[in-house]
Parts: sequence; structure tokens; C-alpha cells
Amino acid sequence: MKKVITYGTFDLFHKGHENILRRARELGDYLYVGVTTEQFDVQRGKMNVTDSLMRRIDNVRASGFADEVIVEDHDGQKAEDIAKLGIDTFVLGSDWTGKFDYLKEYCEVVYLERTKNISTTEIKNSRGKLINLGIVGTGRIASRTCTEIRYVNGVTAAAVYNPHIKSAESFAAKVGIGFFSDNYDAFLENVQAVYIASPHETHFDYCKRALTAGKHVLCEKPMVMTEAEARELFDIAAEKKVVLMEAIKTAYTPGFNSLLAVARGGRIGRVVDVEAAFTKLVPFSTAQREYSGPFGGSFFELGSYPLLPIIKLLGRDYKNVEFRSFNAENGADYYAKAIFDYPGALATAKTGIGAKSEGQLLVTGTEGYILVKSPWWLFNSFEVCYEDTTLNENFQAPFYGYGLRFEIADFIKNINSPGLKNFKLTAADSIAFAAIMERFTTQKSTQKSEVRGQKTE
Ligand code: C2G
Repeated sequence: MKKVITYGTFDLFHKGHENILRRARELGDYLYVGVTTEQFDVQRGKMNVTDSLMRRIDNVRASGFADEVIVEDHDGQKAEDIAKLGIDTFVLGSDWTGKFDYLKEYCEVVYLERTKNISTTEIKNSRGKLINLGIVGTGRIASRTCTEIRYVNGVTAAAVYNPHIKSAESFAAKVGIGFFSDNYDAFLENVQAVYIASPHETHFDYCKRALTAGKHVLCEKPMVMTEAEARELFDIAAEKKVVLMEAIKTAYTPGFNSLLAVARGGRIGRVVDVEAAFTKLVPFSTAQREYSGPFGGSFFELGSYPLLPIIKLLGRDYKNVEFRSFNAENGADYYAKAIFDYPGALATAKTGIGAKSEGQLLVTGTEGYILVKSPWWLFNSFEVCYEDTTLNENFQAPFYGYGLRFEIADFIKNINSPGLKNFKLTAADSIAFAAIMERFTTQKSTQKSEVRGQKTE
């Protein structure tokens, strides 16, 4: 009996899938079909699969060509399956030509011509599911986001806005966006959703106008600077029934969510302390964005990252938060610490643009600790450590490129599934971050005269 195997995601099952299964089955007497798990798809850079694993398996079965369905969940499984199942022929579509030639060592490898003019992406697009995303701001993060958007199905960067038309034009040319404008209203008319990566102090206004116009918004951190502003924006989003998300990329990574699951599952006992740091040296100059304006300084620039694990692990009901900072001559903090008191727990967030420290995340528990080494915000692994070091564990998680594709994928998913609960970073979380930023402004300003930074001496 000649055994054939083929693999795929088989999302939004279509004619192309049916054709390849039929032809694969015709190459032998028994066909195995490996259907990928969602986790494995994310790992291989395929974001936003629409159908559940069970539905995709049901569709493959319903085609009538598969004699047996298996699940593919890790790299290297294809060679294992071929050996274990005694496969004679491995089949994939012609879009993979050459990629699996290394399997020729184990069996015959056949690439079948892909069916023309049909694909999961095209089906999504034809269902009107392609989201036209507008980019507000043309700095480094905006350009990185445009690179990452290409890895997410169902979204395309369609327009760019900058009040300086020359900057909008050159950015559009650089990243290949067809429409650019210095008129925000005209820009909004061309998109269904916006990604805001403009200077901090402009976020509120851009968010408010976009939400009011019924556009979904993904806004860079810190989204706004006061609790009242955050509440107002989330109220408008709720009223207009659109998605509003704060772009703290770490919150959406598989690694960070796996850490939360491990900590909440009680593996290190009760969490008693969370210490997180983020420093990035920027030479002092009042012309430098990081030091300038009322929202300059290390805490506004970088604070969202260390606040994230604190709020996600210990909650929003801290008893007290105090700040210490060293300020440059223009009053911008070049090093800051936020110290939280929770019932039975402590936390520290540390940020610096004029002082350098180890950028790690340490979660202390009554039975062990979790360590994420620097740079912890680009989460791809973490360690769980115990008194008995032989029990220590290492967790790996997928993280690609700049890591922005995870937040974009979640943004698109939330737009397409209005009922979905956005638990990774909730409105209440973002409101809590804004409230902390606001308290920092009030407390810091009273300290300005007392704390003099070295740079002023
Ligand atoms: N296919 C096709 N014609 C199309 C679309 C897809 O012949 N118009 C084929 C693909 O070449 C592949 C199979 O259908 O062989 C499944 O396609 P996908 O669901 O897109 O899965 P894919 O990402 O190709 O996964 O481990 C997974 C495999 O590596 C392939």
C-alpha cells in the first residue's frame, strides 16, 4: 500500500485545498493530512488564522480525500511522521517548491501545481475583510510597524498622515503606501482603522478624532497622560462600537502571556514582588524628543513597559505608588523609579534615558521566581527557578522581527470579532497606566527643585 502525506493550515477551506487533497490521494492508496495547530502557525509566522483547528480538521475530513487526519504542532515533525507512519510520498503545493527537498532522504517529495486565483487571503479580501489601515506619524516605530503589517493577514497599510506633507510623502514612498496627506480628515476618510505613532502629546487629539469618525484605533504607548483622557477615549470607542487598543507590544506576545499563565497558575507560589526595568541611553539635548516638552523624560518614554507586568500580575488595586526621579536641567527625568505597595506585595518600575541599568524582569514568589533576562520586553524565553536548582525550568516562546505583528494581529482580530474580550490589555489596564503617568507628573513636579540631576551640576 502506497502511503502519501500532505500538510497545511486549510483555513477557510477552498477549491485549491480540495484540488491538492484529491491529487495527493490519487498519488497513492492512503492519504494522511497533517493540519497545523494555531500555535504552530503563529510560530511559523502565519498570524490570524480564522477557523478553529476543529473546524479546519472537519473541513479536511468532509472533502472525503483524507483517510486519516493528524495534527502538526512543531518544527521537525514532518520527518518524524514520515518515519513513524512509513510514508512513501510527501506532497505540498508548488508555493513550497524546493523548501522540503531535505525530506528526499526519507521518501519521494512531490510539489503539485497550486490552483490559480484562489487563496485564503483572497477569500478574506473578497469578504470585505481586508482592513485599510492608516498610519499617523512617520518616525522609526511607524516604519517598523509597516514592515510588520505584511506578516498579518487581512490588513494593509493604505494611507499615511503627517502635518508636514514632505514627511508624509517621503514616508509613503519609502514603505510603499499609495495615499498620503497633511489633512487629518481627508486621511481618515480613506481608512477603516488607524495606527497612531505620533509624538506623545498629540495622541489624545488624534485618537479622539479618529474614534469620533468611527475608526478603530491602535495607539502607541503611552496612549494618553491623564486618567480622564483615557476614560473619555474608551467611552467614545464604546459608544461608536469601535476597537481602541494601546500598543504596548510586549502585552500581546506569546512569551509574556505564557509567563502570566505560569505565574497565575501558582508555580512560584504567591507573587510578592515584581521588579522591571527599561533603560535606553539618549544623549542629553533639549532638542531631543525624549527630553523635550511637557511629556519628555524616561518615565513617559519607557514606563509603559515595566508597568505592564506589575499591573498584569498584581492588579490595579495598589495601596500606594511613590516616585523618585533625577531630572535634567530642563526638568525631564533622566532616571525614574515607581515603587508600588500592594496588600502583601511590592513592585518597582525603573526607567532611564540618562542612566543605564540591567533591563530584566524579576518576579519573586513564595516558592520560586521567574526571571526574564534583558531585554525582557522582547520576550522569547524565561526561566522559572526554585530553591532546588535541579527543578529549574526554561520556557521558550515565539517572537519575530520587532514583535509588533502580535499586537497588529490582535487588533485585526478584535475588529473582525466585535464580541471578543480583549483580555491581554484591557481598557481598565490602559486607564490604570494613564492614572500612574498622571500621578508621576504631579509628584515629579514637586520634586523638581529638590532633586538635581548630575547633568545640571
Ligand atoms: N494550495 C494550493 N492551491 C491554492 C492554495 C493552497 O494547492 N490556491 C495548497 C498549498 O500549496 C498547500 C495546501 O494547499 O500545499 C495547504 O495550504 P495552506 O493551508 O495555505 O497551508 P500551508 O501554509 O501551505 O502549510 O506545515 C504546513 C505546511 O508546511 C503547509
